[in-house]
Amino acid sequence: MVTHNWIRSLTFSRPVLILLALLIPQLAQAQWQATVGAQNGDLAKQGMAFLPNEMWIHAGDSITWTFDTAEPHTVSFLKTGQVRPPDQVGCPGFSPDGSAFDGSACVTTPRLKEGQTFTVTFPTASNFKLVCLIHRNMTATIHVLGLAEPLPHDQAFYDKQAQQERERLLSAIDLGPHDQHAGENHVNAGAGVISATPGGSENVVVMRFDQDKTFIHAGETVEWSNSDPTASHTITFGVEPADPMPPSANVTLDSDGARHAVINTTADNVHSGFIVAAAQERTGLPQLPPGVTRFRITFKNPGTYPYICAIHDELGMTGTVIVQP
Ligand SMILES: [Cu+2]
Repeated sequence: MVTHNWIRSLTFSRPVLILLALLIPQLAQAQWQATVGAQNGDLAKQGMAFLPNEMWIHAGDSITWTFDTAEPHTVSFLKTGQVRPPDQVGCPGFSPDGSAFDGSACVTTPRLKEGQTFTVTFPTASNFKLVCLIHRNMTATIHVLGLAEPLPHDQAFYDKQAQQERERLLSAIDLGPHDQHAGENHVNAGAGVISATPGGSENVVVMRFDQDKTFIHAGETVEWSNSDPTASHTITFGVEPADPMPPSANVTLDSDGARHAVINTTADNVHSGFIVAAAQERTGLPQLPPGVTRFRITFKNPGTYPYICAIHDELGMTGTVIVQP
């Protein structure tokens, strides 16, 4: 934004400004900054958001997104009407840093993490939706205006906006309890909140089991439940499976739809599969059954049983069940 401010500081009339911009294109091509994702110090809370999630820029300008979290995200501009691809597939494929997007061809990064950056240039005036292909409630809008139109905000405004939105998002939820059904031997396995601005939606996810250690007696059952509207978690004892989505073969269904397993010894391998709410309803799509949001394990014998969320253990989402005689 240095260039725009510099131009404004000179007292040219508007036609002269436009002429300048046309004659010296580089002068008008501002380089904007934005951030992807937010997290707190111990990584427990992950904000899935573009910060800010609405920007007004000029045709020819570019935006550099800096990824800020241990949780990966993508910066993705799909064509209107394009079927949303899996993040591993991309457009298909992934775009080089500095790609231009005008709506005619998809631009996307692969999964990127903190410290990485990606720049997109916007050559033509239009309004574009920005999404993360991993997190479905993470969207933003980029308004690309013609050079003759003034821009409503400068970089300092967006920096402040991003900081305020980051703080609001990370304070929007606390670690459990969020499940009124929960009995005594219960662990909250994740919670989250979706919110929105006129620019798009965002959400914050608590990547924690709400107790590090759960104490029970042999023969008792522990229930885990996920209160998050979108994020998947797993409860995984023993060997982590290559594909975390399906449950291990020793998992059965209770009559209320919850998954259930029995663990006899600390050598047993039990994996819940994705414990997650059903996808959001959308008119025109087939009705889905309820999600599987509860997982139960009956522990037959005393011992110390460590477990992880196979998706988020690197963020610290781990726990232990201690079974006493
Ligand atoms: Cu998890």
